[in-house]
Amino acid sequence: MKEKRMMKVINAVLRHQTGLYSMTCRHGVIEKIEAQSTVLTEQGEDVIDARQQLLMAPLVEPHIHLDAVLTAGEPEWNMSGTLFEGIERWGQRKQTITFEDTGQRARQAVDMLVAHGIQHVRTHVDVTDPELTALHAMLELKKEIQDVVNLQIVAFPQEGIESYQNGRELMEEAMRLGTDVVGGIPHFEYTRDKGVSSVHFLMDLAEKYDRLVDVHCDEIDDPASRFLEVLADEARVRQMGERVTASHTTAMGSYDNAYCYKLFRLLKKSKINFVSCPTESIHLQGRFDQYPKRRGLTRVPEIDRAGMNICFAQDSIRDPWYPIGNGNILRILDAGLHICHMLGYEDLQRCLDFVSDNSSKTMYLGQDYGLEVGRPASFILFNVSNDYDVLASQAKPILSVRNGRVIMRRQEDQVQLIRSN
Ligand code: 17E
Ligand code: FE2
Repeated sequence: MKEKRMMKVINAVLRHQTGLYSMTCRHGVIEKIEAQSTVLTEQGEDVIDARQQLLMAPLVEPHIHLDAVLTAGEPEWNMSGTLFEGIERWGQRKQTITFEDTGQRARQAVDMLVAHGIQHVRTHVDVTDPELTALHAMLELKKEIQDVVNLQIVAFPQEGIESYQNGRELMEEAMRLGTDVVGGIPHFEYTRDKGVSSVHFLMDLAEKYDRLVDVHCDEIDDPASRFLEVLADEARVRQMGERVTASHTTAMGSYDNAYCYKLFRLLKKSKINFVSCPTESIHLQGRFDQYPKRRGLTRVPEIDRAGMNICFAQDSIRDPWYPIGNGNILRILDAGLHICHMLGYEDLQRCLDFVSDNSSKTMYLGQDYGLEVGRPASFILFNVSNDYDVLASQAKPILSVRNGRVIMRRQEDQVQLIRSN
């Protein structure tokens, strides 16, 4: 289906603006955004009346494992709830994955994401597989779904680059096949030295193939896991920071303040991005604690207050690491703000940053994202008018338009209250 030649949204509230706006789109591109002096009453096939509610750029899912979705319990459940048992269970399931099975499950998950107003997705795909079966399936899916989702694929070495047979060769082959992003997992490598050399290797690979970087970094409660400083300094020296992301960094929740103080100097200089997966981390981390139990998240508010870029992500939908999930990134935002003590007034006013603008920066989307003239006519609509109300009412996007074409409509929930008389 082709985009509508012309499309106009009227009576829209925009984030960080007062008053009402209308937005005209032509051939899938935003042509004009104008302030309105009154409520407009235009009607027509090409007119969308936002009814004085929130119009914004699409939601973003910057970290998910689409190759593993919908495999929880296959063949066994993760009974300990640890990251490491998750990797072991996935190792079992991985032996039976096929091109078709991966594509079919990932497609189902993409539908869930699109149903929740997401249009940009970064997926990690396990490349510690001599056949690279999941990667082949994901590269195919990326083409198939491009009209509804912009999919970035990370070559993710789940069982290590240095600690898995031919790990380096498999990473390089993934680059040749066309992955967008180089991944890593230094805290899982057998030794500290191998963790460090894996980071050097993956940064070299990113430079050689001109790709982005997104490393599972220090996803552990071990306060001695310090690969973040290695990644950040590599990014600083190579001046690649804006193209580099450190995912999870949960060990930062266990670092002492003296070390963190020193570390933050480097992190700021490096300009790298951060992703926190709050539901996943609170589930997987803290598993070796009695009470008091760690929350097992990175220092989200501190990273944000220091002026660095951090966003929230789902990580999993019903896989060996996390048994639930439905594609709703706003559920993750809700949980994340709770867990991180971020329900104060100022955060409530701008909380959607963590699932939209900040995530787009992490994915390095540049001019492909945002409601501005000349950018793609890709947006969502809510039936509430601001960040606070989206969060407080657990709203969901009711319309999603991508490149000028409607790709999702949601009927508002119909609830009838029956009182005795
Ligand atoms: N693999 C990993 O190392 N960490 C995770 N959180 C998931 C997969 C979901
Ligand atoms: Fe992950």
